[in-house]
Amino acid sequence: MTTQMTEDEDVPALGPAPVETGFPGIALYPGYLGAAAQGALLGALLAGFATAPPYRPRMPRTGQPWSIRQTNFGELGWVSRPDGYFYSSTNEVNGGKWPAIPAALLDIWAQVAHYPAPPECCLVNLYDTPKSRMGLHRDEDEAALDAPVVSISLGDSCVFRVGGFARSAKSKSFRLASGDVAVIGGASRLRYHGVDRVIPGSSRLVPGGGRINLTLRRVTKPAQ
Ligand SMILES: O=C(O)CCC(=O)C(=O)O
Ligand SMILES: [Mn+2]
Repeated sequence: MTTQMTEDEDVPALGPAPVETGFPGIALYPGYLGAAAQGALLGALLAGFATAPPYRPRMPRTGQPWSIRQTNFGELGWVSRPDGYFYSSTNEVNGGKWPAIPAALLDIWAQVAHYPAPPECCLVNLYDTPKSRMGLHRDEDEAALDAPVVSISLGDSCVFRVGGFARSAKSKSFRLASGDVAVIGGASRLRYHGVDRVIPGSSRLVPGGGRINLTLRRVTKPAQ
């Protein structure tokens, strides 16, 4: 459950939760979920995968396959297709609805998001090969940009990079481990971020290895 700066930045090691990141609006909670809670959450995810199996999305325009697999829980799922990025209530892979967001994730949102409405989307990212990564990007398809993004890590650790408001801005990297929670909101809601790499064998939680990231988002503005 350690959350430390990686080799390429001289930012101090992070202390007890929540920790200061140097980015206003970004809070890291190392080890937010203990081993039992991580195991229970994994069980809920695997049950959901039975109705919404993870699939390999394709990039807009190029149609290139992503290096990760994805699925969703919640009323709205975020999908990447050759014709763009979309929120959709229908799982186009099998025509069904996305499974409900597991209660344990709604609890985490209620504890750390400080937002008056629940998340509508839980995007599941499966980093299941040594080459799995996510390039620098911003989460910007949501109308409710006043709500933070809440990100939960399970399984192998990763190198998570946070940048500025332009792709070329200076960035810092953090190690996210199984059970860690990251909140990206406030003045940092639209910062670029991404996953440089996953560290194989750093956790035994996920059968067969790999990392699972759960990204909770409020998509629509709540009614006033
Ligand atoms: O896997 C992660 O930690 C980041 C995921 C992410 O940024 C996203 O799904 O938008
Ligand atoms: Mn993101």
